[in-house]
Amino acid sequence: MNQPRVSIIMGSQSDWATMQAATQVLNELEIAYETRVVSAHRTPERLYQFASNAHHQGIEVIIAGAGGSAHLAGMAAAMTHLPVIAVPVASKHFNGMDSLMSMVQMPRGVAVACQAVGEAGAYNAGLMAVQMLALADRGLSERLQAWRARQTDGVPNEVE
Ligand code: RP5
Repeated sequence: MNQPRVSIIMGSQSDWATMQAATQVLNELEIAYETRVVSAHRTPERLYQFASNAHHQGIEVIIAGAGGSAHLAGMAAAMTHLPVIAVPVASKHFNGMDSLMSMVQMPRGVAVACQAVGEAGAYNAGLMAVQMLALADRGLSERLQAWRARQTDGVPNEVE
């Protein structure tokens, strides 16, 4: 297994049903990643160990998915200078509005790149991670541009 460049963390195993969409573009463009369950409130020491060491472990981008009071991404971003992409997971009681608000509304000074609620947000988080990595990786940039062109070509002109 290659050294992971992206770490996908989530607050609970139950988030995986949504967060596995984050792996799709990473798989297609052959970017090594790792997946971890890290909860800000249930495993705070694990979060501290992970976020403060991720850079030293060779991780370049963190994707953080959580639901409810979704402080995971903000807490991770507080402990690392690596870019953190947040995915609000749809919650039981407020359909993810709570997750979205707690992720998107970061106070000034610590940035989190918040995506859409749910599976599309998780998918785009993987895509956004690739776009970040491609800034300093010419081969990946070319693969990404080819991927984008294939997506465009795949949109039919007419309704079938
Ligand atoms: C959050 O609470 C998790 O990110 C998950 O979205 C939500 C529910 O967790 P479980 O009760 O399913 O473990 O911490």
